[in-house]
Amino acid sequence: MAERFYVTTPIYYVNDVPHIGHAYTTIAADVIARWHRMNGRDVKFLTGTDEHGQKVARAAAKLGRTPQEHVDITVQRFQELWRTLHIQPDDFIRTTEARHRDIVRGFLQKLHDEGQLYRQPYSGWYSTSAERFWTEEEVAAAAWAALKEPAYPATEAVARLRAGELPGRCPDSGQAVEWLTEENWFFRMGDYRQRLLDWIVAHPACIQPDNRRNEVLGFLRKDLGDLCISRPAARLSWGIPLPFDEEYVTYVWFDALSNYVSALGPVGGPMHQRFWPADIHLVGKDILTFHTVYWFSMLMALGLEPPRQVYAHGWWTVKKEKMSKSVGNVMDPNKLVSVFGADAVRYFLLREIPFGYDGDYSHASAILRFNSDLVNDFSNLVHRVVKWADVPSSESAPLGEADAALLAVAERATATFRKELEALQFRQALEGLWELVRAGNKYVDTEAPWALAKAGNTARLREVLRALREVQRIVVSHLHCVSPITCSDVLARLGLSAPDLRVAFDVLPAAGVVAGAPLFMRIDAAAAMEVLDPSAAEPPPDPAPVPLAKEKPMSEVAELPANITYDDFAKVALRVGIVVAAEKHPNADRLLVLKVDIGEAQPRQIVAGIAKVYDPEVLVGKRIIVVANLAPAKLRGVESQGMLLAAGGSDVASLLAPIHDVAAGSIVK
Ligand code: ME8
Repeated sequence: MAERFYVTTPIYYVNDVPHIGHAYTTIAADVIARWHRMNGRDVKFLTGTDEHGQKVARAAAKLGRTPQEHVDITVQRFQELWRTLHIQPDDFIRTTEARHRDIVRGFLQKLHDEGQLYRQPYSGWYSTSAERFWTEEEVAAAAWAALKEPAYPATEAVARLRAGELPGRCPDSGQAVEWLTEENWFFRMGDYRQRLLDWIVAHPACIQPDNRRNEVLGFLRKDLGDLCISRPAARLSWGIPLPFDEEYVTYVWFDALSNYVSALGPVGGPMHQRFWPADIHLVGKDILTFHTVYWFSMLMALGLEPPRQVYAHGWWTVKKEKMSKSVGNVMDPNKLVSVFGADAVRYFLLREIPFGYDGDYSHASAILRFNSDLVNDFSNLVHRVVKWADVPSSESAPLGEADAALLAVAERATATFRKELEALQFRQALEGLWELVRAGNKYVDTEAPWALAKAGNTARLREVLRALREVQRIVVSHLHCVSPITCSDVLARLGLSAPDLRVAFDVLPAAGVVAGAPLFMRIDAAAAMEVLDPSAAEPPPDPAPVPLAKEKPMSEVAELPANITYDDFAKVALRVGIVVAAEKHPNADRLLVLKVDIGEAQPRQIVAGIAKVYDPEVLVGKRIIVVANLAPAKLRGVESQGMLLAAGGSDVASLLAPIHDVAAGSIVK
């Protein structure tokens, strides 16, 4: 039996309208599932919806539906979006299904029989809008925030809340909360504190990234209380009744977390044996504690092993704000698909920010990346090769120096892709693969098939075509898990029905290639903005085409001395800068004049030879790296007080930037 791989996403609240945040987790899970399937593993990819709770019941009542009718309708928003985005789960679980309910009730009964549950009165601040209790500190902080007073004296606020002088508020909705006392059922989670700590320390991969594991360990070093797992059915009717006390239903988290196991059928059954423990639970950082502290201790209590890994990724914001209906900034993936296509949306979301970090979505960056990576680099490479469809390639692999160098890039790029993808570092994986895309384009430039054809050098033309077609095959075979439809199209043009991951230049037959239309067409920023954000006053500038990366001539590297000391290096003061203004140089086409904030009283003026690569408008707001202690110099009459770091040597290909948003002036070393 092939090695098995079980990956899950959170089950999303069925009442919500899915946005790019939900799409992000689910696309990531789909990509990793496709990759493992392609590599011959026995994969199970699970997603689904969380369908109980008073909010659902209330929304249904408002629309004159039963809760079940309501969720049967709203669940389709998720199912349809996943189809639109070419997401192919092996199973979609809904918490209102009998297969889930039966297993949850079995778990509850088992814990009850073993004395791991107890009933006792509980008092606390309850918010009807959020359907939950909040701590005194949380309610006091929210109440104080509503007063709009600058300072927050925590102790005083809590004292005034207790004395009834400060009306408590819900941190989520801002609405009034009430002091409620009711009996509830509790799970003895506190008993598992030490076992949880020991498990996490002994299995460092079980919570990733590392900083998230440290967060959880920090949380566990404090006292761990028991977990309230019920709500009175009189107040929360839409839930799974406790099998041993029908006056109560299970509270959302006990219900929801169990889905990862219930979707495998009975514990001990064939699916359970095959797939549990899960390899990866992919979640957003918002629900990390639930997926580690709550879930791991529930599993331990049930005698089941915790998942091998919970990976908490970062948070997408829009204009630096949390997406919310009231702010009106919820980014609908369907709209993005209507402009960019599903394959490009999948690519963009994974390529744009490092997995694990937060990121801000902007249409301008999506358009820029589409035009540079997908049109200029990828589609261009494919197009430059398929237009020779009529010419058969050589029978065997070419062996010249340029061909061997290209094959070496293919080996490096695909090894990086594999390693980074399997570590969920999607951005780095794609960056690695793009090294091959760019090298392929460069090979077209230097080997110049059109010149070979003109000179009648058919033998070499055929060799060049073999290398290029194989590069195309290698790129689309790897990229297939990210952008499946486009890559299947290219594979079909090469005469293949499925990805072939072999890195060699003698896999394809010599003939049988079919031409076709370009894969991606350049998007006009103004036209795209009319669809994406019709209310925006000013469309963003149409980004400049990013030229193909040119590699530095070897002579530029060879001239540098080897083995410099750290002291030599330390003389250079490198700082993170944020471009606050940029314009063309008055007397030189090649130069731009930038104002860059490097954390000093005034922005620095820096003149840089990057006008051929960047339109000035595109740079404003971008973070770059500045040499801050270079002696000032005049460039064509304009003073430059520093220098920018760029890749590409004398032919600038790209400015260098930190991979996440650090403050202006941060030291680089
Ligand atoms: O929490 N950026 O469901 P949910 C990135 N039902 N990811 C985001 C995001 C954003 N702005 N917004 C949402 C629930 N997500 C529970 C889960 S699981 C047993 C129960 C993604 O609909 C991210 O994966 O609020 C986050 O953890 C999840 O959606 C929350 O989805």
